[in-house]
Amino acid sequence: MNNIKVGMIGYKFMGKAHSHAYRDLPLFFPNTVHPEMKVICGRNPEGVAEAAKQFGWEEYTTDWKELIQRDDIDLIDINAPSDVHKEITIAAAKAGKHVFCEKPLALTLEDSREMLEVVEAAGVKHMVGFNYRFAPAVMLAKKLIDEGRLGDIYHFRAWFLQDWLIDPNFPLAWRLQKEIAGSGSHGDLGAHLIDLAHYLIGDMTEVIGMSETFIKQRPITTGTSGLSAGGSDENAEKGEVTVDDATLFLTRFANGALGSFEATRYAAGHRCTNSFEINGSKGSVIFDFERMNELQVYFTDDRDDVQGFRRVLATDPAHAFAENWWPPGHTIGYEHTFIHEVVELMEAFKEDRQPVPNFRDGVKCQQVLEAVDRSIEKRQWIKVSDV
Ligand code: SOE
Repeated sequence: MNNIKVGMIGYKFMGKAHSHAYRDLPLFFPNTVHPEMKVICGRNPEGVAEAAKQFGWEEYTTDWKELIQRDDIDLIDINAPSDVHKEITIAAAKAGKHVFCEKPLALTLEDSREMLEVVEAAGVKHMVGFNYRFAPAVMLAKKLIDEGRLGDIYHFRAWFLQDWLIDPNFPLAWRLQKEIAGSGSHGDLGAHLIDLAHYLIGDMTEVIGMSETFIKQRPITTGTSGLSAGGSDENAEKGEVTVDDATLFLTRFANGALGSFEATRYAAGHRCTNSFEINGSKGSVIFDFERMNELQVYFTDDRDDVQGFRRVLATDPAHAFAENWWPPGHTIGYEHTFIHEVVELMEAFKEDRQPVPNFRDGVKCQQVLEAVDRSIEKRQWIKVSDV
């Protein structure tokens, strides 16, 4: 099959992660379809020109509408902030382009459903950027569950802890503005946990949540990037933070398991602690992204004298994607989750099927996000199927 010609919108944090994935993929995965880095798009002409040169794109543009109409583009990759996902997706799908969109898919459940409808009606491929599914240690957890090696699942507990908002003078970046980001830690970090829960455990039936915005006013900034929004200036004029700083919720899964979730940007000392623990009738697993090559595994039927958690390093050829990388024990990192994600997308082109996770998974995640929001508003349990 021919290469897939990519047009990418957005060139900051995720734009760089995706560019790197497109660039490295052919070197390590020679036997799949390969992406061609045709055009990168951004609002700031100097910024996008620089990114094109640095990341290795053939061309750049500041006009996404013109980009999606080009005949020499197969796939539109959306890395821009969440408030533009819907408009670009719909226009791109209607122009016959396949769409790869960062998470969260949309600002609202309703918007995400509309996006799904349009991509399905257009018959294009669609993928959503839940990259943490692609850590080989997470895929090992999935395999152990699917093979029944953890038995019946009782508990899924997950926490995504960051601390980049601890400084009260950290500016009012776009990630702190509801009209651009949709929500705060809930849609940014909680969305990853919800997707992991769907992937590993299955559907949720009901939820109840709580959330807080600890620092309600922050200095207004002209910077655009969410995580480095232009430095902190305590004398700058302040504006209102309109998203949650932390959101916690409880859930019941359709298979009977109980779940708990915590997403916060105020956990001092935690930079990117994306973790889960799963307890089943025959064993447990623990994952922590900051040690992403490892899965802690416990089996109840181990001999009495060696009972305990073992540390499995998911770098041997027995593990997902591992054969394409380095010899056993030579670990991989954050950027590799994006490369694996793009491998799945390229394999979907090769096999002419939808990639996973796709917009259906994006909508499912959005449904839980919204059910939690409703439960917080009403201060009661909400059935996920009711939203
Ligand atoms: C920032 O909070 C962020 O970069 C998220 O936007 C990502 O999705 C997550 O992977 C890490 O944290």
